[in-house]
This record gives sequence, C-alpha cells and structure tokens, in this order.
Amino acid sequence: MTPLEKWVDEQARLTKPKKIYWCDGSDEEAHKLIECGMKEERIAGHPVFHELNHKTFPNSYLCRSHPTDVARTEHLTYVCHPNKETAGPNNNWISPHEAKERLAKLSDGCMRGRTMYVLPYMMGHPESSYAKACVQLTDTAYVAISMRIMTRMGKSVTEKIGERDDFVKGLHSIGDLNPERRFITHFPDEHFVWSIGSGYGGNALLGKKCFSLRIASWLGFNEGWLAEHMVIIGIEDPKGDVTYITAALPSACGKTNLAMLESSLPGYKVWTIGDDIAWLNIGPDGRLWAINPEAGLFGVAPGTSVNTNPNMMKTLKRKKFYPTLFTNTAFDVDKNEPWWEGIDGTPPKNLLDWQGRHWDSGRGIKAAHPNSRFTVSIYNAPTLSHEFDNPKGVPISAILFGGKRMHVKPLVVEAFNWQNGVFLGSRTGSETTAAAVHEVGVVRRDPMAMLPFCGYNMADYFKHWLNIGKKLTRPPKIFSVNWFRVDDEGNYIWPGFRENIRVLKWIVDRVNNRVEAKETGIGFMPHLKDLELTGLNIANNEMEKLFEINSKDWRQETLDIEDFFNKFDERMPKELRQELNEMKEKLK
Ligand code: SAT
Ligand code: MN
Repeated sequence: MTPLEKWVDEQARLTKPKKIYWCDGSDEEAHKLIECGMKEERIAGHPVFHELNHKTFPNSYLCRSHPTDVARTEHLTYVCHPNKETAGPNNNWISPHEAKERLAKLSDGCMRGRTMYVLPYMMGHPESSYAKACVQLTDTAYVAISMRIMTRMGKSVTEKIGERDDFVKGLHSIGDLNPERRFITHFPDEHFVWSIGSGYGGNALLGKKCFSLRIASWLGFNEGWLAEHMVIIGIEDPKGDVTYITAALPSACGKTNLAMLESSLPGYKVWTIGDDIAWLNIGPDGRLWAINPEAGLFGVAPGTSVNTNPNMMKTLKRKKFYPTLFTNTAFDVDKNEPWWEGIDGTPPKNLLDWQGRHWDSGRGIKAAHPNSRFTVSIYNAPTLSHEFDNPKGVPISAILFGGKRMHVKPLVVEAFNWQNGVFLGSRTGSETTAAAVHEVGVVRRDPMAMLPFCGYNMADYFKHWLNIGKKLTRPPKIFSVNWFRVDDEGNYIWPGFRENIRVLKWIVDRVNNRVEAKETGIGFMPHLKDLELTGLNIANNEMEKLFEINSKDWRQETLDIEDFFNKFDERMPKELRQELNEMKEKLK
C-alpha cells in the first residue's frame, strides 16, 4: 500500500462508508456523480442536484443546503497549533489532541450507508513549483462535484503523489448537519483539515479557505511566502500594456465583480486570474509573483446581473466546462431557471424561495439566500487571462486593501512605502456580510481581509509581511480602496462596478509614475484632475466628499485600531505601533 492508500484505509475504518470511490476527474465521472446526486443522494430532504434549463443555463444544476448550513461558521472553526499563542487571539483554539478526540467521536461511523469519495487535486498548476498536491475525502457528491469545479482534480494527482506522504490531507463528512456537532478543525503542522457537520463551501471544500488560506498562510510564514485572500487581475491599458495587481477584500464585498470587471473606459480591459485566493512568492527578480491556486469561481449570486457583472452572466451561460452549480438561489418554476434578487427583470410569477417554498413578494422576505452562490469553472470566464495557466504566475505591481466602509475611508489612498502599506492593510476594517454567520453590517477590523483565514497569530503575520518587504527589491505599491462611502442621505456616492476601472487606472498611472499625488496624513491621494471622470455624473463636492478626512471620525478610527492592536500585546510589531503614532500626529 502507498502512504495515500494507507491513509484512506485508516479514515475508512473510522468513518465506515458503504463504499469507497476514487475520483479520476473525468467528464464521464462528473456526469455519473451528478446522476447519483439527482437520484440517490439527498441533503435536508432535497435531491442534491436538480437539473436546470440547459438551453439557458448550460450544464447547470440547482442545489439546496440545510437551512442552518448556509455560510461559514467562524465560531466553530479551530486552528489547532500545539500551543494557543501560535494560533493567536484571531483564532479559536483547542489542542490538537483534544480536537482529534472530539472529531474522532463524531466521525465514528459518520459515513455509514454513504459513499466515501476520494478526491485527488492540485492547488495551483501541476507544473508550478508553488503548487501543492492534496487529497480530500468526502461523503457527498455535492462536495465532490464542487471540488472538481474549484480545483484541478484528477488521476494524475494520485500518480504525482505516488509513494510520498507529504500530500495535504482533508477529511470531510456532512455528518448529521446539526450545528451542535459541526466543527472545522485545522492541524497546520500536519497539513491536515478535519471538518464535520457542514456542506457549505468554506466549511466543506477543504482546498479553499481551510488549506489554501489557513494552512497555507502558516506554510508561507515558515517558508517565506504569503497566502492571501486576494483577487488577481491584469489591467490592460490602451497601448496594450498589462499591469498585474492583487486586491484583498472581505467575503461578499465584490471581489468576483472586480475580478472580471467590464471597463467603462475605452481601451482598458481587465483580465481575470483569480477572484479569491492568491499565493505570493518572491521571484528571482526581486518582484512579488502571484498564482491563483484555484480553478473555479465561488461567487455570491444576489446582485449579479448583466448590468453589474456582464462577464459573470456570460460565464454562467457558457457551455465549456461541466458542470455549474447554483446553491440556495431561488427557482423560477416555469422557466426551470435559477433566480436571485438583483438579476435582470422582474421576479417571476411562479417562484420558489431558496428552501423550495412558494415565494410571495408581499411578505418582504428575500427569495434567494443573501449568501446564495454559483460554483463555476474559471475556464468559462470570457475574461480569463492568457497567463492563468502560467506555472510562474504573474508579477504584481500593486496590492489593494479594501473593505466596506460607508463612512470614514476615502475612495483610494496610496501608502507612503511598504511598511506604511502593511500598516494600512493591518488597520483595514469592514462591515460584516452574509458570507459568515454573524450580525450583518457591523464594522470589525479585518486586516488584509484575512481575519477569518489567517492560520496563526496575526501579530506574527504582520511581522512576516514586514519581512517580505525587506526581501523585495521591486516591491509593489500598496493602496486602500473603498467603493462604499455614502452621502448624508445614505446613498452610495461612487457608482462602483464597471466605473471602478477609473480608480484602477489611477493606480496603474501611479505605479508607472505617470501622475503626481497629494500627501495627506493617511497617505497619498489623487489630485481630482488626474482621475478620469469623463461621462460620470458626480458633482465636484460629492467627489470631494469621497476623499474627505473627517478628524472626528479618524480620532475614533485610530482608537479602534489601537484597541485591535492591543489584543496582540507585546507580540504586535513595534513598526506598526510607530506607524499608528505617526498617523495620529499627522492627523492632529
Ligand atoms: O468561505 S467561502 O470560500 O465559502 C466564501 C467566502 O466567504 O469567501
Ligand atoms: Mn473569499
């Protein structure tokens, strides 16, 4: 037996599936698993997959989850380092020993009567020196199919692993879907994720947040690279030059829209490399290079339309890769199509809500779950960059940190230098969204959009960011962006979506030294004349409001940042405290 076979065998003895099925990643197999999910397997009483109208939504299936299993559950997510300090105040912690005891009890016989799917997959291009070979076990076709879409899955990975035992391991079971018996546990030193009781994306597709961020961030800390919650795009200018950038935004703040933005500026074009995760390495040329370890898009459906994200609508209607999933959207019975709030047109007459109940517009309840999602191959995207499959990745010229802030934060600010940029990332805050189970709309600090995903003490993570900067001879410039500022009536001032290209253009102009900027207490800001605003209908005073630094708001902001930093005590890098003090001085 190979180490892989031995490991699978051990997990099967614990979980006791009816049968074990090794996935080869082929198209035929995908069809078979879908069949099986339509006819045999059920989740919360619904067939796992319902075939949608293939004329309008080719290769698409509707999935419904258990009503209590619709988002990441951060309070049930643990990072099990040998000691609590390594996990830090930003993670829930129990000892690896205790976690394993708890999970073993819950996993004993959890796959009884079910099939165990063995999923060999790569995170990253198989020929990339940055890629990782992984294997996940799961007992639901929903996860097997989702992993096929989201990763490069197949037999060749099993061959690649061969006799090695250093592959990344994931054990997943939907268990009985009872939140009382739901745990997502990580063992960073063992490259192992053990998750039970949820079928939801970030809790169950273990290559995604669990491995590619929480565990990979720890690998990066030890090996000198970064695993980040970032979009990767190429911005082509009218001359045909492409500038690559990454952007970190919290879940459900528009990363997918940014990743395939349809430019409103003539001659500009955005090329997609990734919409969620970036692995960043220092190249031999002293630049920062990015790869997207994933191969699919797991985006929020509500709000997606021909108007807000035409390229995504095209992606969802493309026939290329089999299949595409829609999870917890509403369902148009007459057309046999998915539906969600914000899609084009008026609500269909005969609509079922995300739980399959008749929907009545009068009751004021949303038909699609606010965190309903599509899972679709990135190869379907008409905006896919030619560089997507380049094993080396792309060289990064700018890093953007953003969040959802209705007040306080300007549209765009450039950091003074790398250290100041790390400070800028570390102090980023955002209003909470429906992507995780918690109160929605409260501002919380979410440094680098990594708060739920940094697999070790965030103070050490900041230190690591500072160290990376010291090794880069040509570091990217760092910016903060905020599309979400509102006026006194509470309306968004900036139109966002395709118009964000105007902000990206300024950023590209800055990294290519084409424009000057204005120095302020919090960083460099654009001279309004350098922002391409032709065709936009925003009054000058509104534009000024987008860049306003309100001293009362900022006093509160600095106190809040200080409170957050204090959670990390002495471990917090002194450079960032010094940056905070300098900012306070400048704002006086
Ligand atoms: O965690 S997921 O990857 O499922 C989605 C998100 O919250 O970013
Ligand atoms: Mn995400």
